[in-house]
Amino acid sequence: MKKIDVVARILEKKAKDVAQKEQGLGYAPTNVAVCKYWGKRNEEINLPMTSSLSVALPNKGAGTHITWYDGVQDAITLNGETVDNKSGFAHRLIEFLDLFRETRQWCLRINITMNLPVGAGLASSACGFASLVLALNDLFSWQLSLRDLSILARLGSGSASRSMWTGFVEWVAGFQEDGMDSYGEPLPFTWPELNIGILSISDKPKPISSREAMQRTVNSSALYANWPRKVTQDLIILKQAMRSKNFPLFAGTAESNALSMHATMLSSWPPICYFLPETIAMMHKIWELRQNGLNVYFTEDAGPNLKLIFLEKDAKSINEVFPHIDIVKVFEV
Ligand code: 2P0
Repeated sequence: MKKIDVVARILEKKAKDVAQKEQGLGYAPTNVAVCKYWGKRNEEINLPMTSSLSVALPNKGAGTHITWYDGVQDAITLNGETVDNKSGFAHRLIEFLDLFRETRQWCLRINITMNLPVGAGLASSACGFASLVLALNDLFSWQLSLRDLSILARLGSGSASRSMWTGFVEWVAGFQEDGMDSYGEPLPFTWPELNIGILSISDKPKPISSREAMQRTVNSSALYANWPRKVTQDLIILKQAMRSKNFPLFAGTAESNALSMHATMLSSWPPICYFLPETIAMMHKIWELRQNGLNVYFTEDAGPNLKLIFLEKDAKSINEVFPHIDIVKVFEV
């Protein structure tokens, strides 16, 4: 199954006899996984080995504005700056758009606004691809469901399948080879007191892309065989903790899940290490704070930055300890 075949299947469902518009708009929040996606069972169409679960950061994301462009290539800007079409970022976007071009050629002017550092493990590709798919749906008046749009976004970047919604979202792994059962699903839980604090340690591009790192982990880590079992257990516990609003159980499981993912990748060869010395120093600081009674936990993705998990009542104390932290209220409208 090729990406283009998945696109053809989804576009069969688009609304009929609707006119293309002059422009398309889309906004998608970034998401932070509390149960991580790490490893693919199909690299071509981004099918994951396991399900995963995230919370969206509603005010951190990507807005995409697209219009028809009378040129020979797409023209891309990111936060107002022209992006070189030879860059890896542009290459991924253009390759993705090629999936929708069919035989008739057209080009787009794509203006993306993102309030996140690109490539620093803050899921910029997730919100980027999700917002682009929403903008395409608007431009072409496809009127597809968010589930179908989630499948299309997944083809750009796996974690983008979870960026179609705010709140808690599970990306169900699915079983089918064509991936039509692998999409994001919003979960019916809210937790208004939940806060995520972004503790930026470095915004330099990561040493190895998550795509390559996942592949290396699956192929060489002796610990990878345990990962699906860990995810299955953690998903059950996380949902139970969300239902009963058991914060230490919820955030502790998220922290343990992230550390297990990093331990698994550390045991790859050549080793994959996204920690910087300061990342480790901050982890020790968080464990010390917890020992002293502050209910704070962390998660870490494919980069050195930490995302702290805590409740609103502790936001002031956290802010005092980490004055540069960027706090997001997950369920704030
Ligand atoms: C996640 N990450 O669940 C995990 C945890 C990073 C660490 O999803 O190859 O950019 O485009 O499917 O989605 C980052 O990987 O990878 C990611 P591709 P993606 O959030």
